[in-house]
Amino acid sequence: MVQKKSTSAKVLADTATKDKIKKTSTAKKYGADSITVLEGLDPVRKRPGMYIGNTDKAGLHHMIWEVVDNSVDEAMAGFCNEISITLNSDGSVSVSDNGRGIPVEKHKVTKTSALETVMTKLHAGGKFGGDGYKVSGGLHGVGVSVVNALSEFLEAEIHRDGKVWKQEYRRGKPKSKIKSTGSTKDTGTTITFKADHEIFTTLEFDWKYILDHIRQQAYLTKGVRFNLIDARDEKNIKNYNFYFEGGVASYVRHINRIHNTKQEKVFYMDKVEKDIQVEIAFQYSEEYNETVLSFANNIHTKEGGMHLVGFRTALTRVLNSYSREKGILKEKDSNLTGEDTREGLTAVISIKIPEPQFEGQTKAKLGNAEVKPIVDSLFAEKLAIFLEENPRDAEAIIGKCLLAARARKAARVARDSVLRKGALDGLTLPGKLADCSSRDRERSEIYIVEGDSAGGSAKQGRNREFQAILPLRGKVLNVERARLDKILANNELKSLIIALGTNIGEQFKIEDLRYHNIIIMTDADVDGAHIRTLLLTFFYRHFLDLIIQGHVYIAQPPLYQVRKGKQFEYAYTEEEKDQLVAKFSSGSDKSVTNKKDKKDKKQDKNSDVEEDSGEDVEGVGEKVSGVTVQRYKGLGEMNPQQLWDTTMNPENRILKQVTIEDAAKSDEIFDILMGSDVAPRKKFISTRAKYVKNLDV
Ligand code: 0RA
Repeated sequence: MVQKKSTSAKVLADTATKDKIKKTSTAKKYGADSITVLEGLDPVRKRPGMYIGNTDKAGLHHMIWEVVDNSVDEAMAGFCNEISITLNSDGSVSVSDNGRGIPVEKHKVTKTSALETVMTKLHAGGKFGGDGYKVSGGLHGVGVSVVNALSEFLEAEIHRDGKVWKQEYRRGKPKSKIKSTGSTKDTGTTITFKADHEIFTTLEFDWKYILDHIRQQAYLTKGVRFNLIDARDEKNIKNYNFYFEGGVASYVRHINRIHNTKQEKVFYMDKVEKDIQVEIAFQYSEEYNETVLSFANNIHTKEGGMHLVGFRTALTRVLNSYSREKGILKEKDSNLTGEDTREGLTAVISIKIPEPQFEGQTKAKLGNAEVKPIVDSLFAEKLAIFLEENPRDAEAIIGKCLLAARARKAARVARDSVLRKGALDGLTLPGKLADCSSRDRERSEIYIVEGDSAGGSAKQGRNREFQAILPLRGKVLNVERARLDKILANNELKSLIIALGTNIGEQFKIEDLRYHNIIIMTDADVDGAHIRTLLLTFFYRHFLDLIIQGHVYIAQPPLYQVRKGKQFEYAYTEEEKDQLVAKFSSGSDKSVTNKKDKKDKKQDKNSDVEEDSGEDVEGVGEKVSGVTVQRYKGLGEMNPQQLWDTTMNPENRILKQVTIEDAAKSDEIFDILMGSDVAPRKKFISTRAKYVKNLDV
């Protein structure tokens, strides 16, 4: 599969020399001769997926990561401190670095330049031998020749030995021999490639995605400047620079920027043992959740692995022994558990290892067993020193852990007693639930509706055979900050849990789910977005399985009704509204319609009027062209029939399935929206309220 190890062993003639982490150049002179020649590129174009995962958006972006990885390797080897990535206006991408430049000398066996060999032979690019150290790669460590094979064109420009060297390729084949085109004092490599439209289903780059990836690489490659330039629109060139002196410590500060921190100084260490480089930073915040990111060779190991295990073991052990030593934990006290030490913990663990083994379902788990004791001992040693040297931070950290331990015990007692009292036995369905008559779970749906008035419309408009309605009053409890005992004491959430039938926590049973579709239906305004987010947080934190198994949906009520005379249609997006206005206006006689029936007038009173022309229009809800646009601020503005037609009738309605596309990101959104710090939350909601309605968890 895509997962490839980035080591020299396979591609080297000289495998006897084991890789070493090198930060500085050594006397050894690399050249073209140490490349071992492997196969050509035909297999890559035949089965691109085998090399870059897929030919969709992800594969397209892997092309960039692959080229950038090569420059990152050069930086890791200590020869380069600046990498620039440019999206060009012709759809190509340039990646430049100020490293040594890819060697251009002739190879003994192939009789072509080293550059050409690297570009046209599979697996030849990894290594030039000896003490070079390649650490990035992994998921995309397939070699730059793969990028060449999958590019409509690629140009390599090398500054080396005082000369500028150039060679161009088309779909992996050299257009001509390598040429010297001038002289230069600098050294470095620039690769410009245009992904092949014959291969990829899309050629459109996602700026935000690239930005996030490059920022992450910058955190993981300290001291290297990354420039990211969006020059696709030549009139509006965007330029971002990332440079993090602090490495993963900067990353931790970045993650915690939206949280109140507990600990003043960020813990940081960077040490090498037995060829394994261990870089760790952490800082506790007032949050309840744990945010721990682990990386191996700059690949995000989402499933964790040996580095994470080593880190956790050492953290719990050292915090316990420190607490005992200082008498914070008395003899009668039980030890802090791992869970206690992780509440509110933000940490980044990044290791670099010559031969990573990636395991697990998504090949995102580090399997190297030797990593665990190394991370454990290096981290334990540095952590003990940190605690001794920073007693105030040590106190804050232990205090936070003790609080977590106490709260957990209290919550358990409270929850056990609630559960024992049978609060959730599910026999008594909540009074305000308008249940459906069918007991066929596969067909049944529950609409969770904001407020009693919308609840009333929904009850009247629904198909009572398979649609149940549960109106929720006011704001739902913010579960981000509440433990299970509090949740079970909250009437709105208790009703919901009983209605769902699954119970919660350790008692959760998905087989008991009473409705196949759980549909959140809230107003299309900021309050609605807030309630929706609260509910999503609740599902995300306590009913993750329901989301994973695709049971949770968000109803999409229309935003507008566009009307002309007796004719009307609904619009669910701004664009649809504009189209409808255009459609209705074009057939218009341009006469001013002043007559309105009573019902219209009443509705127009509480509706906004939108202009299609930008001119001011006199009179509420009227248009010069005779087209009226009514904005629905709330579900309550629709009568039961309209609500059924637009939002509840399975034939017409639009449901958005809630997915876990990017758990890390959604976590952050939840944190911002739900966490303790109010300022970023306000900012987020006010700047992004219109997107929140499309929030994916
Ligand atoms: C190995 C040896 C040498 C250069 C590189 C790798 C190299 C590869 C890439 C790919 C992108 N940018 C790069 N920069 C350098 C040459 C070693 C020497 O000069 O002796």
